[in-house]
Amino acid sequence: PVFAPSVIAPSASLDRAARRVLAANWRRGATVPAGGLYPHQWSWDSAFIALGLRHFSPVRAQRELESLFGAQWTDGRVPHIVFDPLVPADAYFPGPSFWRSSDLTGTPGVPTSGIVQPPVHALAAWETFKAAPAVARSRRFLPRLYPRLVAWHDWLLTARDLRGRGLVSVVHPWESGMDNSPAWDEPLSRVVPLPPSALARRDLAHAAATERPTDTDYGRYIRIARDYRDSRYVSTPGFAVEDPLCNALLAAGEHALASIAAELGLDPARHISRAQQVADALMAELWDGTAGTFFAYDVVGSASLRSYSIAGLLPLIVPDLPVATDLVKTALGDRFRLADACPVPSYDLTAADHEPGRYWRGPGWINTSWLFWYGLRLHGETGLADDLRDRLLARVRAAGFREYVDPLTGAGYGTDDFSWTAALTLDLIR
Ligand code: 2M8
Repeated sequence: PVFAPSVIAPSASLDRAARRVLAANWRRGATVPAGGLYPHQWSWDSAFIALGLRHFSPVRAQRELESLFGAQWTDGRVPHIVFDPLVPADAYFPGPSFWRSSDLTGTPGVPTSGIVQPPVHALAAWETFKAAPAVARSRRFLPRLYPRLVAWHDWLLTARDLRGRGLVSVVHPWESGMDNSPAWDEPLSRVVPLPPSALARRDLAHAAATERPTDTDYGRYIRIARDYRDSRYVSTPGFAVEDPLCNALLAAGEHALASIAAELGLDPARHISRAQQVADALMAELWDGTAGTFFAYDVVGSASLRSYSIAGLLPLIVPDLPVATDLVKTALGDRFRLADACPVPSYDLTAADHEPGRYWRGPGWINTSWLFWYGLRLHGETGLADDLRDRLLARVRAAGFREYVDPLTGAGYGTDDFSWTAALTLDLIR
């Protein structure tokens, strides 16, 4: 296999190099995903970043989550981007003047977007607490964060349960975190893209066009976001899907909230039963036993989206999931090749439209691989988990802290010095 040139000297400590990335990307209370490509705070990035920071700076890990929830809207939603007012307005597209959060009531003083991202936060908060309970207690980390986490999950399970089946929908591809996943091709095909003249893309200044979504994708992203914004972030735009990853994170997050409630001397029962309800709905609505995976559901088109994405395997993070063995079997098969492909491919290796270097259409990512590793450990697959961890660390050492990696050759793509790659590397080293 052809590896990208190593950017971490063989003798250098991976641990020290990862900390250096996180130090460089820290901005007064939060970590940006990458200084050039993503110069603000992103929601699920901050959760993954806290999971790494907690090992060497528990206070910074706590502040990472606190700053994000400081930008929570009064309806409970946690915005997917919290904009840094000190960063030039045109550094990222679409910026604050597109989202116009400050035109609305119930929004924070700092400008934000109006869409959300997958709910990794409760899990991250509980893990952050466990890394340094004494420090967390002295800062009243959980008493302050817990009501906000509950409001966040409440909002998801009310405002976003569009079918009334107990599952949350995402209403923009950006909300799934896996923006141009092939799973969204079908529902997106109904959205008429805005012309390139309506776009002021900044991402292509920081990453190759072949490694990013296309202009047609962006034309659709901006149209959906604009329509949602024009409804004051209330009505459902033309895109709505139930994503297995978001719902699995919600179930796992409710288990974490149960642990947090118990730590605070509160009754955890409500969270346990909510976790069970979401897990049951996942099984009833999205599981396909013949395919051995979960498929997303297209709420607008009333159809299952039969695309094999890593999101379909990630309900492995749900405690007591009855089909964990089936998911591991699918991961070991030709589509994901868990035993030798690494990081775990974002999309089916056998599909004709698999693209090993294009964003969420094939490359492996450290965050989704970390979640799969977490799920393997949760379900007692320690041999597979340890092997995956070792190979992930070898990939990072060879490619550097890249945003995504060709799962077969190890070539790195996207931005360099990417925060969650560094943070989760630190967690895997432990
Ligand atoms: C990517 O998404 C943003 C939009 O939110 C972008 O392309 O500009 C995704 O990989 C997303 O999952 C991630 O949170 C974000 C920042 O790392 O970048």
